[in-house]
Amino acid sequence: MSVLNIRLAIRWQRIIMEIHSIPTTPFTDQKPGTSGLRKKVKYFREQKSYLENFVQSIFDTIDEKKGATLVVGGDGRFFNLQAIQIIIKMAIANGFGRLLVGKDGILSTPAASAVIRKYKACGGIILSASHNPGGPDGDFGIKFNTPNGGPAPEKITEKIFTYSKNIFRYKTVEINDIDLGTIAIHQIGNCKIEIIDPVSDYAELMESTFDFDKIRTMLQSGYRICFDAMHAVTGPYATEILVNRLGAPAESLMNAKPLPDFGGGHPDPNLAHAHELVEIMFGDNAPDLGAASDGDGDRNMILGRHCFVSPSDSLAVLAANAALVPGYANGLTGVARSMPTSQAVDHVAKQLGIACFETPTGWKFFGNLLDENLITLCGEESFGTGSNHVREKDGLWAVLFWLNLLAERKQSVADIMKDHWQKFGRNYYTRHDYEAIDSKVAEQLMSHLREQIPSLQQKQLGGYTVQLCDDFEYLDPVDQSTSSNQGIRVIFTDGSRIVYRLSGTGTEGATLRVYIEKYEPDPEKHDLDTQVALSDFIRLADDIAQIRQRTERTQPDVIT
Ligand code: VG1
Ligand code: CO
Repeated sequence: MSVLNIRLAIRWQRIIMEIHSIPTTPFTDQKPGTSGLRKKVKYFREQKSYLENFVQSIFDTIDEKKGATLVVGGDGRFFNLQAIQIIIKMAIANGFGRLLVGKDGILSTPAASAVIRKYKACGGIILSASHNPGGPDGDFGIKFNTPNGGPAPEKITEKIFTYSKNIFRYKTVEINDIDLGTIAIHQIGNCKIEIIDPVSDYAELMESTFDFDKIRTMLQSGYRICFDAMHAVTGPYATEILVNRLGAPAESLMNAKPLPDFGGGHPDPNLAHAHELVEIMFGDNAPDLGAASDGDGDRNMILGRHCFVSPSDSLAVLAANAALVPGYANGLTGVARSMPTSQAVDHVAKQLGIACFETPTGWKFFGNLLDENLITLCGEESFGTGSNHVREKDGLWAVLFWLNLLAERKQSVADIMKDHWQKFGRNYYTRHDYEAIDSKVAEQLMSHLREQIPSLQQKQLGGYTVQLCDDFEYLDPVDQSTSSNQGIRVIFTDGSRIVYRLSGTGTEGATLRVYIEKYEPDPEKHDLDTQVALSDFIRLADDIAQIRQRTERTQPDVIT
């Protein structure tokens, strides 16, 4: 080192040792929703200290941060890189000892969870609005994960919210921006900032869970897949795992380059938004397996040739076939699903003789069950499935799980579904979303539903009898905490259900979600179109809640 360099290094040290405490005033609307704080990008960019206030509120909830490890990464959306620089400076000022930051600011949500767990971090900050659109006019989001790698539970998000309402200063240091584009270690003051490969730890975990040899053999013997990364975070993960490690041809991937605006698309892997993939899978000469994942890589959609696998069914199939996968060969301790998810997995659990838990919407509610080993697999109707390998839902993991079981069973996706329904019966299932409706109208609709709870009990409706109507409340069996008002359930005597709830991830008005389910044991009736099979209940759902009348909408915006 030259004398000049030594002098510079010393100066560098002196500058960064100065921790600035910047005065700020609180915002009243930093309450995390179903999965972190989500707002329009503009909201974060144009309001001074909006991001800083929330980050400081997160840091203030972490007691043992001195010298501790913090993971930082995101889904590559617009504003990620600037936000990460702000967070790095604040983390140094707040005394963290080691920062693990994904190269180019990239870390999928499940990869961040894996990294937090592997390196025993005290938590992680994930910058993502997940399936919400990106770009300067799109959405931005930030969420905090705890040392178990999972989304912060309600008692912590409440604490963050409380701090955010009382904040008067945030801490930062004045340093140059860190080069996020190169894998390197930067020592600044007492903090080591490591720019890490966002893929390798995760890829290793996948390799230790699934039978890569068997999947590779299948992919090399002409089995064709098509994976749509939707220009979101899973591109580099899919390239490394599906192409480099498993030998799928590079053409098997679509939209594999992460873009800050997701190429103008809506990175939500469902029939409406992943239509490019859907057309391929329902077209001539379709591949054997199609899959897509969302903005931050925790969701998945599975398609066979001319066949769509509903996410609730996917969870049930994974549970029923888990013993075929090396990582789950010893069986499952139990399973869990969010309340609105169909009861398909319940039938599997019953047959396996294992427990099945029903939790509120949002992955944070699975954390305790996974930590206590009460469950091994869990999932949500919203294209999310996962297991105890991390504490988040995991898109590519689900695709690999399917590939592993397809390699073992050597049947088409459609035949696997047919067999499954034959054995367990079919839960016809749909979700109707009414997006960006007036918040007041949405609240009134929900209050009207709540008022009807007593009068709906045992009521006859269009030839069906209501067995139970309530506003779902969850008692966590591990920490005994309760979460109320988690959705209105109308359950009929034949097991059919209509569920209503308002989304906690939207950034515009309110989104009403209506979930409809009906059980059909008779294999002769397993080939109906879902909307036709559920038409009675779709009508009833509208009658009970007066959806059309109140929202002035004639049909849902998205049907899945
Ligand atoms: C939605 C889904 C929920 C999921 C959440 C986060 O929440 O319904 O099942 O856990 O998104 O997923 P809501 O409150 O809008 O219904 V993600 O991939 O956006 O992190
Ligand atoms: Co997501």
